Amino acid sequence: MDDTEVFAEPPRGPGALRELITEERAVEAVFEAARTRAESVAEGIARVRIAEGGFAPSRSWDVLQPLPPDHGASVRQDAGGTVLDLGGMRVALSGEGRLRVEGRRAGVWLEQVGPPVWGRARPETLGIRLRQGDALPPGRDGVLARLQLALDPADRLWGFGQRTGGLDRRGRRLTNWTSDSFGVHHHRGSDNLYQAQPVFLAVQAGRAFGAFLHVSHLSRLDAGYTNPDRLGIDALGGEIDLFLFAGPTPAAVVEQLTRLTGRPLLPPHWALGFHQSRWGYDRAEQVLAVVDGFRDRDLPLDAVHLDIDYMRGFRSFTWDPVRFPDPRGFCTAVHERGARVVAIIDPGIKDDPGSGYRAADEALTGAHVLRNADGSPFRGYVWPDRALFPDFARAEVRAWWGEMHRESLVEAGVDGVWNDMNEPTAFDAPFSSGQARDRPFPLALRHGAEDERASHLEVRNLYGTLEGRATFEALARLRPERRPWVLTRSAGVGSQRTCATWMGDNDSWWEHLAMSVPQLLSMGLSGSPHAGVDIGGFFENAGAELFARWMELGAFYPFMRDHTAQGTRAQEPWAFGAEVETLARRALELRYRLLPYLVTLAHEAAATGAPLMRALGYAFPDVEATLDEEDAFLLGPWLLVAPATRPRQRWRAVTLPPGAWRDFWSGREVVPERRDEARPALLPTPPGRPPLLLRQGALLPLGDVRRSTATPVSELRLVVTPATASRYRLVEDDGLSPDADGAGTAVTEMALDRDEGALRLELQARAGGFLPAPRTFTVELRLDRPPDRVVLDGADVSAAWDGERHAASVSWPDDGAGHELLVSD
Ligand code: MIG
Repeated sequence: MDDTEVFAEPPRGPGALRELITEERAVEAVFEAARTRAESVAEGIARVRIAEGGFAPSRSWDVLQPLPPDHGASVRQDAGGTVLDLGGMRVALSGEGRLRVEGRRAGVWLEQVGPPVWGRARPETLGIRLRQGDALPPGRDGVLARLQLALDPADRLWGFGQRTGGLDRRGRRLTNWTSDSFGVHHHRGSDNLYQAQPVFLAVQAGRAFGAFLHVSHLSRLDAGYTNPDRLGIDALGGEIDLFLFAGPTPAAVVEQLTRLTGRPLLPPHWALGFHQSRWGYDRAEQVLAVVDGFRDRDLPLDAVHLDIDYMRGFRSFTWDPVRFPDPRGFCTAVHERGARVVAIIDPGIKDDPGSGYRAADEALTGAHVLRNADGSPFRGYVWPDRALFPDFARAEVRAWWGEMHRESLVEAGVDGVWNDMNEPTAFDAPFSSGQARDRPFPLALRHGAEDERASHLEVRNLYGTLEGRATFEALARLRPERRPWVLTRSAGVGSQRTCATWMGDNDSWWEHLAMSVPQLLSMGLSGSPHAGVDIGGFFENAGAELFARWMELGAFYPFMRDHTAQGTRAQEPWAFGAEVETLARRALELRYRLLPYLVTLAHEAAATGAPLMRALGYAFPDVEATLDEEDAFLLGPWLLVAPATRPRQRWRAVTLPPGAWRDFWSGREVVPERRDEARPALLPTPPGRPPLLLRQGALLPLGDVRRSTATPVSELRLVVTPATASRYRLVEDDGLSPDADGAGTAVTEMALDRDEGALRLELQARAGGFLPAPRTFTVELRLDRPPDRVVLDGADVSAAWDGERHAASVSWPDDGAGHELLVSD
């Protein structure tokens, strides 16, 4: 889009360069009317700010501070200008003060094209829906900063947070502006949905770097849309503020990004189990009957969700006295059935003061709400009709909001909180009038306190993040012995510290099942791995086959929930007849067997940011052929999942990364020739047996099938595939206690190697404070033929051979001690 369209006035440039200032770990170009500053922030992380005039004092809503400085970073002059050298990345300002970012070996990553420009923006050109007649506020908030950078044509552009479409976003223009798209069917190119994470990775075989546009105002990234080889950055608020991540691999970028913006939360184990939900479960007995439906059929279930139907007239923090007369009794009944309760909360507070609705009274008397320019409380229409909106940008409002959870939810026994409509969403007329059309929030609202005045445009994209933080902190405070769990629809960068998330309002379409893979991969690459989409689809009616396939794929989602809209057909696992119930059972059983692995992966995510679902190119970043595989993925290091995404699909193709891959079900190696390179494989996709491959050297911990995570694992089974060398670290905990210092965690280090032709598995003694319940430990070796000899701790043992699965198993009572297993295969 050219300048004449987006600017309401002729844009201004920076003027002539006046001087180049160098500091110990920073360089700054001072122009007549602007500044460009590059500094080293921490190891592998640089920050570049470009602003008209001086830099505004910037508050950061989404960055953790301070980080340990990078003592290796230095500044020097070379032929190309003044160079800030971070080792793996060089950020240079040329003699004209232009930005250039380079890799360790000369390759140019990003290079400024032309000067940055500034001017008042025309909001209708920025890709957002506006209220009729709404205008940008005066001052900096209405100023758009624009910068163009040259991109390497070989780069794939990954990340960009919650998006529809494929993994590589090159060729798209991506708006960062949280908005409800209710009733708008998502398609591959749908722009600005519920979340705004302006982060991306530029990836080609052998190298990756990343960037985070640290602008919580409305921004747009033109990722080769206007010009295939340019990245355009548009940022309201007048400043381009970029964090750059040196990589050199996608995993390193995600580590750097989450070191800066926060590591993902550690969910309680029940949150990794299966969640059943629907909009329309509107009586306590009905919800209990659904839970009983799982128990009667012996189907695993860990959580049931209460949608807005449980409230009294859609008032957050209330229960309908007729349909849910005894909240505490209801929660107890769910708990007795071995499941948990998650309750929805909408931020729109019914504007109903003086009627005994405490949230409304306190919101107004405490001045906790967003205000119009004239100082009056802002009111918009949502589910409870006319509503007020908390100003989550203020710490005292967050504390008040948190306190609202005490009696109504925490003391009633609710286990987790689901935040919806927090883009935030407000309509222009009451729903009950039938005239309501989605209307975005006004652009200029006031936030309360004088001493902490944030512009609404600055924090709007973080409304859900800030609400999530309020909820998480409240749950941590009100129930300190438990790990909080919050699910949010809207989010910005930083939300991963406190919330899991899902992409709401998808359709019961095969396309949406297929699209969920690149979508969740993108979330993980953007630092927010605990994500899912509604299994079965939200709008419209899932067919039996679609539902079964979606359960099959959902078994690998970090967050697995069956959810659907009011008025759609029944969508519980048994609602489609016996055949689908059997398939759903298989999916659920596989999910529950995977839980020890998922728990370990969640710990890894909390430590390094590593996503649970990983693009093949994330795991094999040097192998060109894996980089464009976007509908298959790895779950952690050991499992490759290639879902069926079409009706009546019998086969599917996948690019196998180098190495030996074994079919999880049969134990047979697939495409054994050409193990040293990536190669295509055609895999059968029979219902109930999704293509699932074990990587060579897998040390995959599985549990047994349980009705819920409330029951301890009784057999820990380590599935092993041969390799010359492999290592793994199993992490376990009690699943409920906060893991503040890792005291309640147990770690088992394991190593696999070859010793004079025999496979040698070494299990170290379990270390750490967590003591699992008594259980069996089984090693299951997936081999071509029965092993000649198996020696456990120096003594010959006989391994049970299952020819159908090519599995040799050895078991012993788990004593937590170190063990050595030698296998002549
Ligand atoms: O305007 O609470 O995405 O999961 O069931 C719709 C009702 C509001 C949107 C959420 C969806 C939820 C629904 N909500």
